[in-house]
Amino acid sequence: MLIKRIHGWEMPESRATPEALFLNRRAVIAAGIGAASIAAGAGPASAQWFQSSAPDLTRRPDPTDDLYPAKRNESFTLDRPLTDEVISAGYNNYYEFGTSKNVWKQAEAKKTRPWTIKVDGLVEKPFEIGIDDLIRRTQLEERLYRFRCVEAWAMAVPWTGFTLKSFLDIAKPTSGAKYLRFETFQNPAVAPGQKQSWYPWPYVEAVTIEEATNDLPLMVTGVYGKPLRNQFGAPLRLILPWKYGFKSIKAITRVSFTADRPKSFWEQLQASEYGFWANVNPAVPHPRWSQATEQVLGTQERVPTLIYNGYGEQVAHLYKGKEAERLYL
Ligand SMILES: Nc1nc2c(c(=O)[nH]1)N[C@H]1C(S)=C(S)[C@@H](COP(=O)(O)O)O[C@H]1N2
Ligand SMILES: [Mo]
Repeated sequence: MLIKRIHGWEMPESRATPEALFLNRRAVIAAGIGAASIAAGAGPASAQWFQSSAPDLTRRPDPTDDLYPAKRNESFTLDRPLTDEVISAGYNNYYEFGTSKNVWKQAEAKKTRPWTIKVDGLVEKPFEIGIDDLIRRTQLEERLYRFRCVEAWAMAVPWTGFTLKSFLDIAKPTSGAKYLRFETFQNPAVAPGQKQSWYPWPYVEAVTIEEATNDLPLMVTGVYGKPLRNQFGAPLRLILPWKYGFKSIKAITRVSFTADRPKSFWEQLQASEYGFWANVNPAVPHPRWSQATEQVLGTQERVPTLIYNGYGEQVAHLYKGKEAERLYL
């Protein structure tokens, strides 16, 4: 997901490709990004990358420490080993803190307390709730999920959180609510990426109410048996394991219930490449690269990608009758 007009001859299809954008030259010049740095930032985790940016995994006290580790829900199993924390905590997409994968250090600047989530739109009664009140009103569980970025890399992560389904009981949407619109914090003083005005900040994502009612979407508050680290989107992010990673919005400050389909951050930037549904499908390539296989982070392995990232049994029915829509990207 880089911001340059990348021509086919500058970036071979064979390399893991960033969620690159076709923006105008003015933005590229403003960003001071040259072709060389784009190419350097585009590859999957390499041994050399890892040496130079291994994240600091020291922990600071968190007001929810007593809730971890949460009980694992054993119904979610993996077909591959968990990704090492040192790998996944050092290879992130978090554009608020920069366009490289190495943003863990910058993300530490973000304070995650106090943190309030605003719930508004088509609900019985709009309200605001502090993150700790919210977490303590819900049931935390751990789930092992595969996670697949549209850039064709993948990891396997032990997330902790509460189901989005259970959040609906707290939010109390009215019958007119058809979509949930999620919004990330906005504060360019700590998130320098938000000074880049050609992006449509704040980061926004959305799902349908039917998707939200499914059992899979997790409102994530922790990872690897501990409260969430900043680079993963603390203190609250969404995880939608059957969709490309960009749908899994980080650092949520607002959830709005709407009648009309909201436009996501990436859709606003490049709708032809990043659509609303963004369900994983190996048979539907991104306009500029294949989605048939994925690079397993932390290994040299490239494995076949599965339809709905392997979660078809749980979610395929959500898309029956919608075949005319662009369900995959
Ligand atoms: N607010 C916000 N949420 C975001 C992003 C972002 O840049 N900002 N990146 C998305 C993308 S492209 C991916 S692949 C995942 C990465 O999650 P991870 O860093 O925890 O692996 O977060 C998604 N959520
Ligand atoms: Mo992504």
